[in-house]
Amino acid sequence: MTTTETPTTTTTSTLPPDFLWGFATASYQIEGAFDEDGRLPSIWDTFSKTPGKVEDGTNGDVACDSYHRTGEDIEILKKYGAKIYRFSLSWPRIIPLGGRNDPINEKGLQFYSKFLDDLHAAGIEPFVTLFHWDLPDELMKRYGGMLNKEEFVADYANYARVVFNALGSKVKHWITFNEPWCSSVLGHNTGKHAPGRTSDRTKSPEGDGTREPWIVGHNLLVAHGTVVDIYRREFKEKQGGEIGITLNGDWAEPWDPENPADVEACDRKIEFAISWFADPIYHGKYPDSMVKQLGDRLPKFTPEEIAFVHGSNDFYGMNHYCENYIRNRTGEPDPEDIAGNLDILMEDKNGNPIGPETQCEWLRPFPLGFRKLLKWLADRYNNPKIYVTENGTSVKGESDKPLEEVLNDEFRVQYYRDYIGAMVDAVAQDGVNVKAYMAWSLLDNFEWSEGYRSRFGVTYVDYKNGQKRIPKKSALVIGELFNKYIRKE
Ligand code: PNW
Repeated sequence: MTTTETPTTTTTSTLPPDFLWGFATASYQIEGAFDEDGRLPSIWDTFSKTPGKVEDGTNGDVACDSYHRTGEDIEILKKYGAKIYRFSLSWPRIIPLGGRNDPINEKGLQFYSKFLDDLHAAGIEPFVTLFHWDLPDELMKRYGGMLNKEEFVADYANYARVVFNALGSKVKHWITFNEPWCSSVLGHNTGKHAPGRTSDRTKSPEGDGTREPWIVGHNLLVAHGTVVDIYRREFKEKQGGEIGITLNGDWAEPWDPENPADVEACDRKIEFAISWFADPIYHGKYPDSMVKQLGDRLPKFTPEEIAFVHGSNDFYGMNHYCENYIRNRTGEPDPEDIAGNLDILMEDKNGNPIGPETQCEWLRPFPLGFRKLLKWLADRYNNPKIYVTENGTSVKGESDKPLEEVLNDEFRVQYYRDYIGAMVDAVAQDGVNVKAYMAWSLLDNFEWSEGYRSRFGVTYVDYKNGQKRIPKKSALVIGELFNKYIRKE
C-alpha cells in the first residue's frame, strides 16, 4: 500500500445524521477513591507507588475525584453537547481480589449502576470499557496476571459475566480491552507501564521482553474472544448491545520515500502495532511479517482459540494520536525488538519534523495520517464499522502556563480542527465507515507514567483546589465542529 498520495481536505465533506460524538476517560485516571467502599489495589496502584516509575512521583489515589463527582462530570458533558461518553470500569472495585472464586463487591456495582442511570437521564449514551489496564493486583501476585492464560482468561470471563448480569441492560456498546499493545509492550517489554516487567534488570527484577509481550498479547486476544462469545451467547439477544476491542495505532511515513525498504517497513510497522491484534480478529491469523520475525516466540492459536477470536468484533475501536517516520533496519532483528526491525523517528531523511512538539515525547500531530490510517484499516479489514474511541493531544508546557492561556488552548483547538477534518474526509471522500468519535479526554487526568504534567483534557482540572473543572476552549470547539459536519437529515 502506498503512502505517497496526498488527499486534500475539502470543505464540502459532511457526516451522516446518525454520527455520534463525545468524550472518553478511564477509571484509574480519573476516579480516585482508591481505598473506598471496598476497592483494593490494582497493578497501577502498586506500580505508581514504586519510586521512579511515574515521572512526577504521583499516583491515582485522588486523581480527578470523579468517584465523588459524577454529577459534575455529567454536567460538563451536557454543557459540551456530548451525545456519548466512554469510560471504563474498575475491576478491583467490582471484584476487589479479582478472581472467579473471590467475593463480588455490591458497592462497586451500585456505583456504576447509578452512574449509568444518571448518564441515561442526561440523554448521554454510554460506551463502557471492561478493562483499561487496572488489573486487580492480587491476580498479578497470585499467578502473574495477564501472563497466565488459563487463570487470566477464566477470571476475566467471570468478571465480564458479573458485569453483563448487573449492568448489561444499561449498556449497548462494550469494549473488552483498551489497547492490548500497551499492556503487552509497555507492561512486559519496556516496563514503562504496570506491571513494569522488562529484561532490563536496572528496572525490574523479573521479566523477559523477548517473550512476554507476545504471550500477553495472545492471552488478551483469547480473553477478548472468550468474552465476546459469552456476550453473544448469553446476553446479546436480551440486552441488544454490541461488543468490540479498542486498538491503538499510529500512521507511518517512510523516512526516505525513495527507498522501497523504508516504504515497505511502514506497512510492517503498522502490522506489528495493529494487525498483531486485528488480523487474528478479522482474518483468523497473525500477520506473516510477525510470524517470520518472531518464529516460535509468537504463540500459536489452538483451533478452539481461533474459533473464538476470528470474527469477534462487532465494531473496530480505534485510538489514534500521531504518526512517525519509519526507517528500515538491515540485519538480524534484536530479540527485544517489538516494532518490526525498523527505527521509529520524529524526523525524515532531510531533518523535517513530522509535526510540532507536544508535552509527550511520543506524540507529534500529523492530521493527514489519520485519514490515511482510516483508509488503510478500511482496505485491510473489509471496511468495518469504526468507532474512534480516543483522539487528542497534550500541549507542550501546559502545566506551567497561566490559567488564562491554558483555557485558551489554541494548539489543541487546531489539533481537533485538523484531525476531525481529516476523519470527515475519510468518511465523505474515501468511504470509510466511521460511526462515532470520542475525544481524549473529557478531563485532565493521571497520564500514567507521565503523571499529572501531561494534560489531555478539554476540561482543566485544578488539582490543588478541590479538583474543580473549568472548560477549555477546545471543549466547545469540538461541539461546533460536529454541529457543522453532521447533516441534519
Ligand atoms: C492511550 N505511547 O495511551 C490510553 O488509552 C489513555 O489511557 C491515555 O491517557 C492516552 O492514550 C494518552 O496517552 C497511550 O507511549 C499511552 O505510545 C502511551 C502511548 C500510546 C497510548
